[in-house]
Amino acid sequence: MFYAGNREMDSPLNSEIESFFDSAPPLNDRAAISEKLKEFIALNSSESGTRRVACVTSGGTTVPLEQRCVRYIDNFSSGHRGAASTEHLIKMGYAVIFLYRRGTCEPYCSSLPDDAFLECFEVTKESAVQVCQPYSEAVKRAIRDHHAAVAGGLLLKLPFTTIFEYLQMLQMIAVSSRSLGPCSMFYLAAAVSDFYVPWKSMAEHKIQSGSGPLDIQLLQVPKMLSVLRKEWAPMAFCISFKLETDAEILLEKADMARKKYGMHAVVANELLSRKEQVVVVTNNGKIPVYRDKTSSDSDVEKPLTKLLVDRHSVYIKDSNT
Ligand code: 9Z3
Repeated sequence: MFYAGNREMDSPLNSEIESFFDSAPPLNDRAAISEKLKEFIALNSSESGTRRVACVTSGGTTVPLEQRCVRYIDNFSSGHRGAASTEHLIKMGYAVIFLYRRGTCEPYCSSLPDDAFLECFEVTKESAVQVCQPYSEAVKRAIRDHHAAVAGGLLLKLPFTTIFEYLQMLQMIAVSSRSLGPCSMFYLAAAVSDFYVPWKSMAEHKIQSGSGPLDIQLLQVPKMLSVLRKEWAPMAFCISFKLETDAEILLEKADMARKKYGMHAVVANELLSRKEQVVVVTNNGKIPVYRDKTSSDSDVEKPLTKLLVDRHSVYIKDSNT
């Protein structure tokens, strides 16, 4: 189902978006997600003052090539940026809706090994399960911090896999958080597919090999950033990310995206240096942000989220005057 804030404003852009949503397979657990969102937003809004709520998107979206999907196109993202940023935002007083690709990094897990379950636990002679000593502190900290955030109503995790799921869920989050007005932030770090196969023209069964090259036409995914800004959540503070592999075109492309989609800030990053530095592009300048190299466990997400939270504070103040 497509939600437009004002049907009279329907434009060719909206009809493309409408046809994307109409052709998408409906979310399996739409009702349950909607209920969780309603509860989370209500918990973080009160008459005495609304808490700031950020929607952090993280990980890459897939584009299935078959309805009963065996093959898909993927977008690169480990999910590190989204997970680390979520932890920093929660520390700075935000509640976070973490919309993330299943299987990518999750908040509070960065100090655990990749195969944490098998690496961190062992079976004793008495057949009990215990944490292996070297991981004891890291496991305790991860469980404690994660449980505190979830039980305290500060973290809601919603997983996606495909571009269809991602965009439907982003729309649901945006529309549900409209009541938060300027206290709502969108921090769009997920790597989103630019091209897709519409569900109705997709092969149902596994595409057979043996008959020569595969010829598939991919349509352009309509850009949802303007509609997010203008219709789904018009009062929210919106930050998108621009990823390039060619540093020469990065800043120009980021500034173009900022203007075109009306973003309050675009974070420009280059694939190889993304963990060391980013540039925040706003309407009054380009601000480089660096990881603190003097500390081995520092990340660029800490100064980045701090800067964006400060900008969000100014935005909320200006919106209230
Ligand atoms: C980013 O640029 C993120 O910073 C990264 C983070 C994906 C590079 P990791 O997850 O990496 O820590 O490994 N995300 C946005 C990428 C994107 O798809 N941007 C679109 C574009 O560039 C705009 S919405 O056109």
